[in-house]
Amino acid sequence: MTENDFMSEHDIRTAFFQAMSQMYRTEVPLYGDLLDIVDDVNGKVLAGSPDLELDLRRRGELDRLGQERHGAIRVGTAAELSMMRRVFAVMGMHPVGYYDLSVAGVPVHSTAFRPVKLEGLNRNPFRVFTSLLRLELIDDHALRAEATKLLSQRKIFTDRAIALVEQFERDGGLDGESATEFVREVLETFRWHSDTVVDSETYEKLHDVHRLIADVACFRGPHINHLTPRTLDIDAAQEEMQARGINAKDVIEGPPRREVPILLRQTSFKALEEEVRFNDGANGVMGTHTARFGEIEQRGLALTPKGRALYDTLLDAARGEEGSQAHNYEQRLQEVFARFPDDLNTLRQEGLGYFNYRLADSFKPDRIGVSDLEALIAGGVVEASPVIYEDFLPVSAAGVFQSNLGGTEQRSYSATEAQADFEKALGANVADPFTLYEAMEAASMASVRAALGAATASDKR
Ligand code: OOG
Ligand code: NI
Repeated sequence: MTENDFMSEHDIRTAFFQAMSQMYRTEVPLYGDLLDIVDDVNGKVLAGSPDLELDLRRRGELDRLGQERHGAIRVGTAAELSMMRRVFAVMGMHPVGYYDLSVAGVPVHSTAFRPVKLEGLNRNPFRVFTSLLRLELIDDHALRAEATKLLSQRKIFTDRAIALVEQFERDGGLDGESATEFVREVLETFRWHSDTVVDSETYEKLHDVHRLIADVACFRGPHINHLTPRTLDIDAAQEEMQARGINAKDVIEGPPRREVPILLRQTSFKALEEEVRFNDGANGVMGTHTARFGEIEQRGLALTPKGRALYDTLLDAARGEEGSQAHNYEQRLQEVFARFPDDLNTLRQEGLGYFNYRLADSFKPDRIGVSDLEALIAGGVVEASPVIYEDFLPVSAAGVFQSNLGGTEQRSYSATEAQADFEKALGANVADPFTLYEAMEAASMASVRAALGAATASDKR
């Protein structure tokens, strides 16, 4: 079979994302409301700002916006995690970043599966935040053993899904028919099951140790727990959520509102209390479980390690002793972040963010006389636009976990981060996000240099 008979990984990802979105819309109707809100807000922002629309179009970001989502799942074992990695690889999604959430009282560590190159990101930047339960952090040995046993008994992938992954790995791709079947089979893994695999007493015991353990160990599979669209104005989206009576969180996670959006701002509505059936006796007994919720996010400039260090310092300062629950938190956040430069030139010149460089549309070879990048940018020959942050933020993720687990209790685990253990379970190393952003910036710079070089060369002829 030639390579041309294979469906591209980007197309498989898009097909899978569409199937997932459709499924989640039927499972959680509020998700459809969020999509409407985000569509509305994005339409208004673009209509009110033709410059932004032009900018997004030139950067190749406009098309991806309408279908940009991230989701999240939680798996229970190393075997589940490594199979998940192989499944996502079929869709051109690879593990990026390591997030230790134990410090925030959630016994998991995580990575994000996503496309790693600009072409894939611009085609469809679907990401799935994937967490692995850390039973080793649970002190109660009997319960730990119980959860381990439950997890060892379940099979979260269909036989066909596994066979198709093996086929992909063997042949180097999937033809259209196999890819369609792959999408259908893999979707099963993410489906919600309202029948638990335990009786109510076992559920309660696991739930009391940590809600998250119950969410993972008491179900047949890692149900997708949210699917987040990207908005161009999260404050407007948040207002609209509240206006429609959606039970949104009070605080937007991440940096404050700014001229130049940085990193990631997120808000969510609280977890749904859903009916489940425990397998007590012949007919089971009904109860409830909270796991699934809705979230909206706004993405901005990807920060360099220097920019990120400043962000972390300022966020710490704003959260302070009173914590993020304080009434004046937003105001304090604004005040503290006044120290973070808020115009593109300063952010770039101080090396706080990553940028994509391109020749201006108006570029004419006869106009170049200088080779200094700053002069070329100042002269409008070269344009620098923000590289968009494609990843997650541990403090925000912890906040998201806390609210979507439905509880307010604070716990902490005396764990050190365990990236090596995580990678062993995953069966691969996670990519370093900074390295990926830096490579994007360098590639854009190299193509600008090449184009300028070619222009200078043809000039001299
Ligand atoms: C994942 C929470 C993290 C985000 O946007 O930071 C997340 C989870 O609740 O499983 O999705
Ligand atoms: Ni999320």
